[in-house]
Amino acid sequence: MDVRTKPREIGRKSLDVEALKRSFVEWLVYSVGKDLRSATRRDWFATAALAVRDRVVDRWMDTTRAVYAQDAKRVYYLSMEFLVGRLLTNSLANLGIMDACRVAADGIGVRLDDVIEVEPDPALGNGGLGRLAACFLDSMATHHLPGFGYGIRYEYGLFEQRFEHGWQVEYPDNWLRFGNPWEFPRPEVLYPIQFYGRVEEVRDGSGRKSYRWADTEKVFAMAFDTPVVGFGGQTINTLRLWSARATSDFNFGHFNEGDYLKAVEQKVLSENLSRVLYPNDATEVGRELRFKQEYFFTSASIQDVLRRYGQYHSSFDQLPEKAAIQLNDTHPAIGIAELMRLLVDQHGLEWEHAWDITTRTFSYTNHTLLPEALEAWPVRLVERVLPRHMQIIYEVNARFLQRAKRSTGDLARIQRLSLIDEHGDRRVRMGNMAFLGSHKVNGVSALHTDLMKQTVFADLHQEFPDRIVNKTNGITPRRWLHQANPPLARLISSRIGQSWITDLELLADLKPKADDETFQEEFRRAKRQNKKRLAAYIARHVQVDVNVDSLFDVQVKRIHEYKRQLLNLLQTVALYNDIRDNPTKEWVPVTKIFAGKAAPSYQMAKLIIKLINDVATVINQDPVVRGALKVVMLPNYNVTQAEVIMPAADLSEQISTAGMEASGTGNMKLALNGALTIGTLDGANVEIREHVGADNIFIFGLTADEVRELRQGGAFHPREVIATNPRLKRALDMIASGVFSPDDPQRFRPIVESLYNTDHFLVTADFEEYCNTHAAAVELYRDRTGWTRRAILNTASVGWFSADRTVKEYASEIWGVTPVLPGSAEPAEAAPPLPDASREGGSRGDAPKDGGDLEAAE
Ligand code: 26W
Repeated sequence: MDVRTKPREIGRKSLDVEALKRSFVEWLVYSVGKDLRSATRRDWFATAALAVRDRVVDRWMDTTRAVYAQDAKRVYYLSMEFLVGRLLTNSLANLGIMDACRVAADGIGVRLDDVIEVEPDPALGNGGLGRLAACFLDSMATHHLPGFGYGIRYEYGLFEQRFEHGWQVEYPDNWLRFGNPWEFPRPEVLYPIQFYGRVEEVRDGSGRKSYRWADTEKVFAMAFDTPVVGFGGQTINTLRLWSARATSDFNFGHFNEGDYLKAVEQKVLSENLSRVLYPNDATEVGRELRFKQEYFFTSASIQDVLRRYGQYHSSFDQLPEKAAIQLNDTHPAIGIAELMRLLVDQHGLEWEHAWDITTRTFSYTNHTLLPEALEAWPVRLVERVLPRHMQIIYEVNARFLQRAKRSTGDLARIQRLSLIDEHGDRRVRMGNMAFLGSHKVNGVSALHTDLMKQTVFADLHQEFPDRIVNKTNGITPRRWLHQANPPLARLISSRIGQSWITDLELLADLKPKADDETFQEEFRRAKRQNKKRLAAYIARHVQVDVNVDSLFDVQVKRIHEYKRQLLNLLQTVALYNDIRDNPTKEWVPVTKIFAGKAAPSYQMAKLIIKLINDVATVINQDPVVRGALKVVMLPNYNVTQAEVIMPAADLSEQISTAGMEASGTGNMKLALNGALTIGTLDGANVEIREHVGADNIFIFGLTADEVRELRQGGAFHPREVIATNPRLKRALDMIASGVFSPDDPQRFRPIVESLYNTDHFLVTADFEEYCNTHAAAVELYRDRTGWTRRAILNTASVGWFSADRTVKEYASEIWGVTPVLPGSAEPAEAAPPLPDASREGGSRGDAPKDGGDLEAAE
């Protein structure tokens, strides 16, 4: 008789209250090593996380086994950033055990809400791009798509922002200090990553030329896996983050002190690769370490993809049928050259064959058109750090340009198509690289996709007219409504049931209730409850007392000139003056709420933060406007803070210069939670208007076409615009003369001067229309019924902006993947190992046999 127990037969951990209680106590005592008396809130967090994690693991293994068993096509989402947010609430909500857990915790004298609050928010991203990656992971798991996230396990996430005398000051985000209960270290999943060295040409017996990358510096990438819990807990996918490890801890050959310390120093240096996230979200940094980070995680991920594929396949022919690799912006675009290198140099494939496999495997998402954000690495840097990749890039380019020259003699066009920018110091255009190496390239909103075709990729689009497609962004309704907004989630479910959580367009069933008085009343009550929560948060963090019945006017996002926090602030100052001029009028009370970080080297953005804080100080202390206007700037905007803000907003500020915000996703979160949008026709605002209807959104300002014409025409003179607008002029004069900075009247000169002289982002051009539109919105707020009706219609109309819809579009139109339901299929047969030419002498010998995928059990 077989006495071994198969994993599948071991009982799953129970989800009931008693079992949870037992689990808590066991974890606390035996793993955390504390008793009930001495346990701190952090101990309880670790305990709860580990107990919940147990409930995830069984299902995680089922998912992994099912995907292996069917040898299903997998999606690999390569992203420098994953802004996942806290995971305890997310796991509890998605597993459906929030209440059971609360009761179990109560039963042993612990308040679950206190425990939830001590979890650090993993800030492994800057903003939109990183949060989108996290929403996609949630949607893929929820809809049973075999999706893997690959990224970097930064030891330090995005800096913590504090205000000191109103200035942004950055502090390190040491998020791993107390350990991370969610991750599974996989010390056996280790890949060598090479840098520098030189390329040797070698010829085999038959005279065939090949290339050897020699004398390299090596570092290892070690995997850490975090389970991604889909809603309902059926499918659990994997987020695999790479951490740098020195290849040998100590060189035992050297025992004298100098060499010993040198060896340790070397170890620290090589492990710097995964030390810290670069805090720039729209300016290319051009630093060698950043480039090495990009290659580091991309190479490890691709090696891992090939290792997994190789277990079941004996040639690479089917790779594009088994793996889709999505490049989240150009940060992992070097992966195209890396896959070519592995296929050609290590596995001996012919160039054309390898290129065909590569382009059918990769696809690329563009997230920004800002010229300063487009990656272009100096050829000299690429040549030095990755010499073989530089050769491959040249070869790709030569073949492509040869083809292009057949259809055009236009030299300027050839130059624009080239992977190499020859102006000034020569650079590799990573956008062009990503485009050429992919079968599909997508924009993140309809407008952005059109602009891609007209601007950065105009020439490439002509060459490959079917390659660019649109995939408008979306957000996960689990985190951004079900989890963050319990009052509204409950109200919705009481009327239309719970299916909206995984099928958000069902919210449309609420539309008939927009005029229903009882529903309106309950909708308002939910909003008020959320506003109270935010008011308490504001009081706790910035000691400002805000009126819960005022209009909560919210602009939360990275601080950037193109996002135009300045436009909002100038209108705030103008409104302040209006109120002071006419203090007895019955003003609709307004609370302006800002939050967002500035890149540490972005001086103008930091000065804007200081200005917001200084304006807030003056306005909030002025007895004349008390009750009518308050200004709040919350420090350290992150996912956790957003979860408090989004549900409490009445008005959503989406006021970027048209043509500059690729999509925006905060706009979707706010509308879903019943805020009305005031915004320009930019990014996804355009589509939000189509969905909610022009009557339920406040649109103003220049269109993208008008912005282009105005800038090109040379007829825009901000000084003249300011001269003709007394409210604007007065606001600027006040800022310029030190009304908000009596201690340093000159402080805000750079801001005022840039508006007078260039105003690149057309703040002055849109000011008047913005003010009028804002006034109309505030006026509408007096009409409680009219406002609530529109708020309900917003929630009911934005179901299309679910990341579930987005991810399903990618799945069918780009990735070619279909859902895999954890069940019992027969395992696919393992293939003989891939022919491994191992031309690089032994580097593949380091690759793990067991990829830590939990599949080995079966
Ligand atoms: C190399 C420096 C750098 C780093 C990050 C340049 C650019 C980036 C990102 C592409 C910036 C980003 O997060 N873009 C945002 O992506 C969101 C998701 O698609 C969009 O909703 C936002 O509009 C876009 O700004």
